Amino acid sequence: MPESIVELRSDTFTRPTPQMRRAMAEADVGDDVFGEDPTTNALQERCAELFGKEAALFVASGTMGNQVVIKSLTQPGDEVLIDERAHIVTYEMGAPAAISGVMMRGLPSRRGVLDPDVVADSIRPPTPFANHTALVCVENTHQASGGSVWPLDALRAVAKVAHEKGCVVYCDGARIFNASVAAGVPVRDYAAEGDALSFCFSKGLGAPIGSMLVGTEEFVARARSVRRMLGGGMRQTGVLAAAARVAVDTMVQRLAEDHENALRLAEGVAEILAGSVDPDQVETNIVFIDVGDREALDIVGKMWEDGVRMFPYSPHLIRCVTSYEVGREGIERAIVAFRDAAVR
Ligand code: TLP
Repeated sequence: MPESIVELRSDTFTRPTPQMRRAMAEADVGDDVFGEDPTTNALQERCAELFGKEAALFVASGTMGNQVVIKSLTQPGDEVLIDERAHIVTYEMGAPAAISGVMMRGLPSRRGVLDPDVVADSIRPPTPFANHTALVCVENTHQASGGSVWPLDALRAVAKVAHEKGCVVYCDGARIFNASVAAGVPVRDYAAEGDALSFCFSKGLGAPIGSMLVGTEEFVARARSVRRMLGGGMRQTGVLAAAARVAVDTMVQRLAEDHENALRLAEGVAEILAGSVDPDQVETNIVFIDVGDREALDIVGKMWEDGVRMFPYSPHLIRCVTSYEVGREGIERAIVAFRDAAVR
């Protein structure tokens, strides 16, 4: 990415740091389908420990992680409760239906946070005449709500009713470290509430590829088979795990900077277009700008010419995601470009 580009479309655009590239070049590797890649094994052990779980499994992407988990924790015909705007519901190509044969039942939420009473009332026990609810999924941070963080007590309440009613609980924690840094909650505290959790190395943490699943030994053994079934058994994954290791060891605490930059961006945009964004709702690194009757595509197109890239999320909504690729100077440039493009 040329220095002059301000890339705010996603934190997935982050490129590996020089330290990651060095670690990749020097990684000790083996065949991971045989469980013999030492760098991957060490990363899995480190992540299991960090999240307070028995075991971990490296997978190719967040989407693959979600789908491996759903297939590992359900039977065809089962029902899965989930917030209706979750990534799994919107952006995974109908995979739960196609791969696992499950019914996804979307529930309303308050900024991604499910209501435990609604969850309790929605769970159907196994009977011979109605769908059986087997799994409850949560997403932390919640992408579609602008990176909102699940309060720990809300997560506890939902997990408690789900477990009491015989369901397993899974957290799509693609950006769980953003939640952890913003709320000051250790990731193991979030993980403790669920049976399985996944997170991405390839978003704000900057690694080029990869996600991790964490859970019990039994769950990870099943997930390993499902990963292979889906063609996700990879060989010398140590080159990827080496970068992921640098990500998890060195890139977590600095996420706070991305959160400050997101807040500054929100404040700047709110001054230009009143009501388009509420800075009080910016909790982590995602900012949604509601451009009202203006066209998101037009505004984004104009900014593109100034080297500022934002994502036209829907006809009147623009999404920005901050990352280490965009410093404070880039944020100030983005605010100016937004003013030039949006104010007629
Ligand atoms: N999200 C992407 C887009 O697909 C929207 C982004 O730029 O934010 N869970 C959550 C909560 C996610 O936000 C994403 C990616 C995933 C899972 C999937 O991760 P990948 O892209 O690695 O398959």
